[in-house]
Amino acid sequence: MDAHELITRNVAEVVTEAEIEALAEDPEGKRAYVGYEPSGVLHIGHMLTANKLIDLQEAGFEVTVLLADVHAYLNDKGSFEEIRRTAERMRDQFIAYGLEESRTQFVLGSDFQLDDDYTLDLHALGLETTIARAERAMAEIKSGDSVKVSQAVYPLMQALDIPYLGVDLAVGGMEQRKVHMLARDVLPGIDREPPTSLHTPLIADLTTGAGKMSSSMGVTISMEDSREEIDAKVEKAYCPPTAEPEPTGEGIERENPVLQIFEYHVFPRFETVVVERPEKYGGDLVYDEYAPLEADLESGELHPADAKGALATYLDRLIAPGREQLAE
Ligand code: IYR
Repeated sequence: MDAHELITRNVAEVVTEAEIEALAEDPEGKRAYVGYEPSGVLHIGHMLTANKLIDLQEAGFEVTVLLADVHAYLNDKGSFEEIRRTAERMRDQFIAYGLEESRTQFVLGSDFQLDDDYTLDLHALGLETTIARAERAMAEIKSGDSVKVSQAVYPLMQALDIPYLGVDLAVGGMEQRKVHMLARDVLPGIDREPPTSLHTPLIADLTTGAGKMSSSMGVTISMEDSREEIDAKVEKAYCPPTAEPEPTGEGIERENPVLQIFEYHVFPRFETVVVERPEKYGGDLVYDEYAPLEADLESGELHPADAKGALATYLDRLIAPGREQLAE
């Protein structure tokens, strides 16, 4: 797979295509980053952007993982001491998950975000940005119902992280896109380059297929899950025999989370995927890419129950090293 394909496979959006093409021409030594509010244990949302970081490392990029302790604090996720402690645990989890240790730099937000220069630049960005714009940028990130002043400061700091970390590419889920757009608009006002960004898709809610999965609601898969828990969660997952299920009727689109997890989590990490079936049901099915699996589910050749069984097996393989690491 060439660099451009590794960078762009399974992404929902790149900003901009021309900038990504320029990066793909010579990715060696370029730096990409994702920031995470520390939550202690990795879940499937973290794993999706981590898959992209693994792709980028394969393409030649260096990677920075920002353990965004100050951001989590600003977003009302607990006491600063608590957040700092959980940040420490995440580092090893990312390595267990498959990030290449020698080419991954972990940075705590508080290591640079409390410096004088950063603070003064933050205030300069504050002068460039309306409250309404900051609030819009946080629509899919903020916790709680009302917007606190701290949550308006948050996206400005996220924008500023990009020049301070010296990265060439900002990576995040689609919920981060408005922060990256804000960064593109306001950073030139303080003589910094508008950043290039890339956004991964959000996966539908596991049990209903409606809405997007996040750790704070519904069922998620985490590195703490036992094999039995994974089996039970996947077994209950919404999986109609089609990639384009019916909407809920209240204007909410449904998607097939089982297929999405195969596409975004399993196929990028395994050369071949085997769906085991007894001989009397046609024997094993072997796939070396996603599309034929989707086609078989739609045609009825692959039964949802068999697809789920295979999904649980592969998810377990992805999670096992992190689970062992947590047990240490
Ligand atoms: N907003 C992210 C956390 C975060 C991301 C980046 I990229 C930063 O520079 C800082 C924080 C989240 O929602 O988890």
